[in-house]
Amino acid sequence: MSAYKSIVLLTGAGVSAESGVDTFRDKDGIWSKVDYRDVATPEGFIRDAARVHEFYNQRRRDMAKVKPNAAHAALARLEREFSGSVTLVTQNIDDLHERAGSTNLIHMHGELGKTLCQACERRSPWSKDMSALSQCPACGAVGYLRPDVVWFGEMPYRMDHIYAALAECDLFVSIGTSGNVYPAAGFVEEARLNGAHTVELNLEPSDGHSSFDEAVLGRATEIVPAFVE
Ligand code: BJW
Repeated sequence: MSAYKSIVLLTGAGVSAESGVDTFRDKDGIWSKVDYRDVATPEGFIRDAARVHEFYNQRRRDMAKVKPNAAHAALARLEREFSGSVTLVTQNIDDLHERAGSTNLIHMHGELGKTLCQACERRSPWSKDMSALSQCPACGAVGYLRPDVVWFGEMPYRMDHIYAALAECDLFVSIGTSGNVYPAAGFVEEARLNGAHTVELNLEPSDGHSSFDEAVLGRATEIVPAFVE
């Protein structure tokens, strides 16, 4: 690691899998049980907000029961001990990275623990169940809250900041993501174009595996701590 000055880490559902959080596209993953068009698109929310609230309410309740694992801990340790800069970009909406101690963290697909008010456009912390009758903590409006998550067709968060970090990094590491969803799936090419060394840590080769200089296959709780050592 001492050969590098600036690291961008990209994480996906695989980093939280061993904490007990479901992935999306694995055999028993979330998209094998629910249709993403019903629960992860703006159109699905307009069609049936109660269905979407229930989906995220259940995941928010589940999140309260799980704990960070050795992979989250290793990434937090890397940020603490590395002498250069470490930017952690996660596609996950759980809070396991921050609970493990990561601080320079971008939740590009939003956070289960926040709500977004469609009346005042402000985000607020949110830990209980949400419904069509929930009140915005910021403006007081009733009936305008949605989970603060990025659905298909919506712009992921803090893209300017992410592309700036990709432009200056000399090491890019992708961890536990299938490389299925853009723009995150394109970050490896962006980092490569800028001359970064690119590494994939995943259970199996991702869709974009041929773009990586190096790959380590295995369970995140084993390969991430070993990589960070
Ligand atoms: C383990 C493990 C263990 C398991 N250890 N590993 C064509 C070209 C470009 C774009 C598009 C296109 N067609 C459509 C699009 C747009 C679309 C898209 O990409 N669709 C694809 C399906 C094709 N993207 C969008 O709409 C995005 N917005 C957008 O593009 O805006 C325009 C724009 C363009 C350019 C720049 C900027 C903006 C928004 C995407 C929003 C994604 N939202 C979701 C749901 C919301 C959040 C939530 O409910 O949680 O986000 S979808 C879902 O997928 C979720 C995840 O964050 C995301 C990624 O999934 P992830 O993390 O990779 O999980 P899995 O399950 O797929 O993979 C897990 C991996 O872990 C596997 O490889 C396992 O092997 C591994 N694993 N156990 C280590 N123990």
